[in-house]
Amino acid sequence: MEKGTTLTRFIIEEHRQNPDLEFTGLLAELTIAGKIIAREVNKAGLAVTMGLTGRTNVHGEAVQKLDEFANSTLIKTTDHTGHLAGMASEEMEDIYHIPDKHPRGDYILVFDPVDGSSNIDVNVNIGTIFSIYRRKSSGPHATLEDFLRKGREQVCAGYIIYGSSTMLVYTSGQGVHGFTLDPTLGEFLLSQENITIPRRGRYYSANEGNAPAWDRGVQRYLEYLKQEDKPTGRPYSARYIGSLVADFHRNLLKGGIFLYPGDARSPQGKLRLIYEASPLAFIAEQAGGRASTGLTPILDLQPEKLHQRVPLVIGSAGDVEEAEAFFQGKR
Ligand code: AFP
Repeated sequence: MEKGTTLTRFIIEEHRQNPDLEFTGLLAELTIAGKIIAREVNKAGLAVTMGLTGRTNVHGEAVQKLDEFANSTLIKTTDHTGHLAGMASEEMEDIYHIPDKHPRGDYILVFDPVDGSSNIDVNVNIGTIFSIYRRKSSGPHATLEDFLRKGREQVCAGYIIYGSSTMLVYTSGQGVHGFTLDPTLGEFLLSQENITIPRRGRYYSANEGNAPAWDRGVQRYLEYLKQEDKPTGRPYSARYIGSLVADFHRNLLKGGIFLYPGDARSPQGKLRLIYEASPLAFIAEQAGGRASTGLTPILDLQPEKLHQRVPLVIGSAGDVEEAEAFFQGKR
């Protein structure tokens, strides 16, 4: 489709070609949430939504005011659409049930309202990650089994990145498409259709402060990336923002690898399977990339808990395959 096409039109056309995508109204409402959160992010320095709430979330992390604002914005903009039977958020301990006053539908929504929240107060890119599944249960409310799903069952996943511009990137299983918010129009406009991630990149993103606690295979892989070897483009350059969405987005467009492995202190790493790893893995695979724990593809994992953590290696397929070989002791 032509560059500059509105996201609304793009979604309608996609629906026309694939009538199975019955959640287009939900997607449209998510874009509204993205615009509202973007507006708040852009004035975070003006203090209203900046700083801590004084509370901690289900993971024991300090809750930022913007976390709460984004969480309630996502709920408010989507709960009445009639598409949803329930929601789950990284910021809420339990499933959110759709209030009785609203109609319910066949889908569930999961999201990380503000990914990289420790970067809010210092004006560094942050994002919102979301994912949609068709529900399995048939009662009046969604149940836990609707949420504990393999990533392969996602019908849509995306993120909104609040950076030098605000962008929405999503897939509904028909390629990955990027839209940039035109602030003068208040519309997301198509800027990249069918994004494909280069098979090899030149960047690696990892928190090397954790290196002493990594497995030997992970340490050896990082040492390998830093060795000089012209034919394979090494040494790679380090780029680590500390907001998964931002690190992932750069690697999606330019190629590269992001790693947050488990280590001696946290064998499952830090990132959440349902809210972070699975949605981005769906996007990565749709763009021709790869995502795994180092051993198993992320999309094949069966979650056991809503807030489960998972080691994540994601990005250019060639780089992720090479990392897996090191992690598995094959190199
Ligand atoms: P915060 O939301 O607490 O800032 O965490 C961000 C995040 O979940 C993910 O976006 C980053 O990639 C990762 O954690 C950074 O973690 P480290 O600070 O341990 O490197």
